[in-house]
Amino acid sequence: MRTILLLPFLVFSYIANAQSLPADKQATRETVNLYHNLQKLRQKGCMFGHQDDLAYGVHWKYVEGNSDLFEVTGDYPAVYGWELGGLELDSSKNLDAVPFDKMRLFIRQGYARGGVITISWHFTNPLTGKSAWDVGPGAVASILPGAAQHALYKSWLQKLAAFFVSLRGEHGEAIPVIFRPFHELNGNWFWWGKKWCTPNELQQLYRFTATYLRDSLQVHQLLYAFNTDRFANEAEYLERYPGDEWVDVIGFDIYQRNNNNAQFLQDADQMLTLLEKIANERNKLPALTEFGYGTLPDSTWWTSTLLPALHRHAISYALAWRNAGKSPQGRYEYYVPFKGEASAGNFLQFYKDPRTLFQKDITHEKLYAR
Ligand code: BMA
Repeated sequence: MRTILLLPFLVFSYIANAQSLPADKQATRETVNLYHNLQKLRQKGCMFGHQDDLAYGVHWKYVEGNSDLFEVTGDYPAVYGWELGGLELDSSKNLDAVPFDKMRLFIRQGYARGGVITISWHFTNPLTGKSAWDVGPGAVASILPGAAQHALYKSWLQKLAAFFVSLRGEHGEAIPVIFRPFHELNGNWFWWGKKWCTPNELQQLYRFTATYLRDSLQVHQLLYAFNTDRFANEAEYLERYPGDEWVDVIGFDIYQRNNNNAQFLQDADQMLTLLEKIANERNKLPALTEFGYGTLPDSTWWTSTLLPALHRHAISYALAWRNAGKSPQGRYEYYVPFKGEASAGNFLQFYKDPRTLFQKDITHEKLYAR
């Protein structure tokens, strides 16, 4: 009798649980916990992320414990972005000169503090051997199963897998990573971009990549992010989407490129509305996978423009791009304030807003625990 009464409940909870597993049904415990906790956390606020935060800032490189954000707020970001471009060539440094050995340690530090790790991959064009920006037709098709460069692509994924698997926490557990391959795929500036392959080819590539990492290489610490650049509507966003069973996080990248804050706010708001709708319908985590207003020409941008956009939505995280500093050509590139930078005071207000989440906010959330 009791069994009979319990049965529908058990079946129901089994289904509910199965539905809420990430794309990798064999994901490690920490990865599944992260996935569930992030679903809840987005109702509380939006985690602030920063690319390469611990490696360098506008005026420093590789100073232990340093971070431009830390110098401004006394706190680290909640999300740490890293980049693997170059790993496929056995380079000891990525395309932005970050040594992979150091990156591994930074990833461990961020994770040990309870932070979230996300990784992008600006990888080599497999047809030409040149950079990710070396565009042209045929590169995606060339690495699909059965095609000429497929074996090469598999060898690259093996190197990625070895790096992922080498990321271990204090107890030897695999560090969960939000992996964001083929980013900005509706743009034409990367070889996997819209103009250079069909939707079907991109989808095949995405599915093969996840399947190979997961089933052949036994990497079970990844949440998969699907990510476009700016987009006009739902149909454009989903044109190259590989399918719900392959994706955990959905996002887009957006940069402000002129001084029209109102326009940026309107654009961001519109896209975030669409993203949230798509995410809610499909039970995915919505994220602003990259954003920035290069060199921050408006000292009040954080509270006048970005914060209002974030306040209107329940977005998991927003990742600011890297504080590269001064290039050899003398051009500056940075997206978060550093000590003494004009928007630092305003950023502090943004930091104090209850709906922006930084390291201290999420350490006690214990995102990797049940
Ligand atoms: C771009 C710039 C480049 C960098 C690339 C990959 O947006 O920051 O300098 O090489 O990202 O990180």
